[in-house]
Order: sequence, then C-alpha cells, then structure tokens
Amino acid sequence: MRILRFLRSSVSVGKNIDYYSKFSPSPLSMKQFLDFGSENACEKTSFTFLRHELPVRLANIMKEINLLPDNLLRTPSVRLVQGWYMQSLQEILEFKEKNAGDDKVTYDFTEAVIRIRNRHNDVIPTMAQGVVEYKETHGTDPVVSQNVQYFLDRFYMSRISIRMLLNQHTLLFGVNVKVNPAHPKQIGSIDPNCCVSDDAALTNVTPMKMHGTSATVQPVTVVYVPSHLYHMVFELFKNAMRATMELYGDAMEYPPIHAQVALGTEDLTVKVSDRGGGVPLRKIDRLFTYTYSTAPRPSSDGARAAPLAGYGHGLPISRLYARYFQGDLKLYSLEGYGTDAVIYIRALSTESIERLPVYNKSAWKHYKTIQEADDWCVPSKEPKDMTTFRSF
Ligand code: W6P
Repeated sequence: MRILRFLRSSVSVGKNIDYYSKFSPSPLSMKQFLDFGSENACEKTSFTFLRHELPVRLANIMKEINLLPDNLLRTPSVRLVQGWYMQSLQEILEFKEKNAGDDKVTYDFTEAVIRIRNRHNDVIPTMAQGVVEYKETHGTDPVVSQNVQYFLDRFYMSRISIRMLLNQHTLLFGVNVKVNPAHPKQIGSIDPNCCVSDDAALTNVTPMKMHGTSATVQPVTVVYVPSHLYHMVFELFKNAMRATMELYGDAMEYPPIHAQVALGTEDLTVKVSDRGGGVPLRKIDRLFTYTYSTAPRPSSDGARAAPLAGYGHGLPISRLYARYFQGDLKLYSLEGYGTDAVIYIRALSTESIERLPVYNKSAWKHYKTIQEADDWCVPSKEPKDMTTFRSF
C-alpha cells in the first residue's frame, strides 16, 4: 500500500516536472522586486506569482538534474538533493487550487516558503560531497568535468534566484515584519542605496594594514542586495589575504591589499588587488572549476566544512552572485607579482535583471553532445622533424 502510494506520487511529481518545465522562468528586474515591497503591493499578489513561478523554476532545473552522468546522479548526496526538490515542488503545488483571498491560505503559504528555504540550506555542501563521492569511485574525466561545470553553474544560479524569491516573500510578508528592524530602509533583502564605498567588508576586515577606498570621493551607491555584495567581497579579500600570507610566510610586514570602487555610466566596479605572487594564466580557470577545487574530505576535519575548504566553491559561486544581476567577476593576474580581482555590478537598476537558466533543447544538447576532437593543434614539445623540410 505504501509502495503504491509512493509510486503514484512519484509519477504525479514526474508529470508536474514535465508540465512546469515547459514554461520559461520569468526574470524580475530590481524595479519589480522593489514594487513587490511598495505600499500598494500585497501578499496576495506575491502569493499568486510565486505559486506558479516557484514550480517553474524548480521544474526547469530538476529536468537538468536528471541529465547528470548516471554515476553522479546515483550518489547518495545527489539523490538527497533531488528528494528535497521533489518534496518542495509538491508542497507548493498543494496551493494550486486554493483561494488566494483566504488569509489562512496565504499564511500557510508563507509558512511553507520558510520550511522550503530551510530544507535547502545545505544544498551546496551536499552537492560538493556528491562530486567528491563521484571522484573517489570514478576519477575525473574532462567530459564529465565539463558537464558538471555547466550543470552546477546553472543549478546554483537557479538556487540563488529561488532563494531570492523565497527571502523577499518572507521578509515582506512574514509575521509582523513589513519593516526589517535591523535595516529599516531595505525592501526585503534589497537596499535601494547600497553604499558600496563604505561597505564594512571593504574597510575594517582585518588587522592587516590595508588601503581603503581613498580614490573614492563621493559615496558610491547602487540598488543591490547587500548580502550578495558582502559574500563576493568577503571571498575576494579572503583569497587575497591567503595569497599574501602564503607568499610572505611569517614575515611581519605584508604588502597591503588595495580596494578601489569606481562608478561609471554602465558599471559600478570594485577591484581588490593583492601582491601575493599571482597565479599563472594557465591555472586561473581552475579557480572557478568545481571538480578541480573539491578535494576529498580529510578525515580529521569537520564533516561538512571540508569539501568547501580552500579554494572550494566560493569563487565560482561569487561569480554567480555577480552574474545574477547581469554583472560579472574576473581575475587578472600577473604571475610573480599579484592579482586584481574585479567585481562588475550594473550601475543602473533598470539593467539589473535576473539572469536565469532555462531548460530547453539547447541546454539538453550541452549534456548529450559527445565531445568532438579539438580544432587546434596539440602543442608538441618536439617540433616536427625539420629535416623533412630541408628542400624548402
Ligand atoms: C590570488 C588568487 C586569488 C583569487 C581570488 C582573489 C584574489 C586572489 N589572489 O593569488
């Protein structure tokens, strides 16, 4: 009986995934996010939007989970994450036929939103663990590595966007909190005047001697999510400090880490510069590669912290935060000297629109296409036997 019910519910969740994955996610602009938090917006509007949009975003990415290499899909970690997605999709679909005008319904929905967000808290370390499990039993292969990279970039971007929607809803309509007491001027998690130039992360982070944003005269502000900015800046400083400390060891004087903020007509740019010796160009890509930077768990370490230790998934995920609102994150390194890490943020809120993955034929092809031979020569150490060309 239990098995039958389980089979029936997994068949119906499968049908729902098929149904909702045929819709494209609807990217929201900063303005639309702010409108949800304005005077005339209400919980009911947000509820009716989310009960469709959340299943669409969940189903789109669930389709891609199914396209992962079998051996990775079968790891306990990936199975666990997949189960969370199915459970959450079903919980939202419970509200499909309910009356949006009923206060009890919207109240229950907000409760469900909170429960769903908490269920998915550990998705990143769990997926990282799945990659470790795969690597331990099957090793690494460039094709799998490329698929995992493509998948995790899209999967984590989808997750960032879903959590943004869940957070906005609970911060704006959760019990008695129209105004966040800690940040009264914020609209949910968005600050319409997010001051990048005096962000705490940019200044007093470390006892290490550090140059602030002396080049900035006027305060630089932008419509942005401060927690996203903090996440990115923290990650860049952490890496810059690590490079500096690893190069200078226990010397008592260290070259400063320099931060600069610039505002133009299109971009707000944040640059963090270190003199930690730099990274050769050939190794820069690895810093953003999920399969490269997930080390097997050292037994002495904590169970969850380890897969993300070191150059873990922090850097690629920071780049996703930057890209989420149409910005980017890049590294420019001078090997033998140091590294400039640059965050690009759109200066205009009209251009800050969610960048979302969509499941379609083109996405499908990325997983199914067999890798063709490279159309560039393999550099050989020994030149072709030049005596062959003696007659020329
Ligand atoms: C490094 C490597 C790195 C990554 C990200 C940010 C700064 C730095 N510095 O040497």
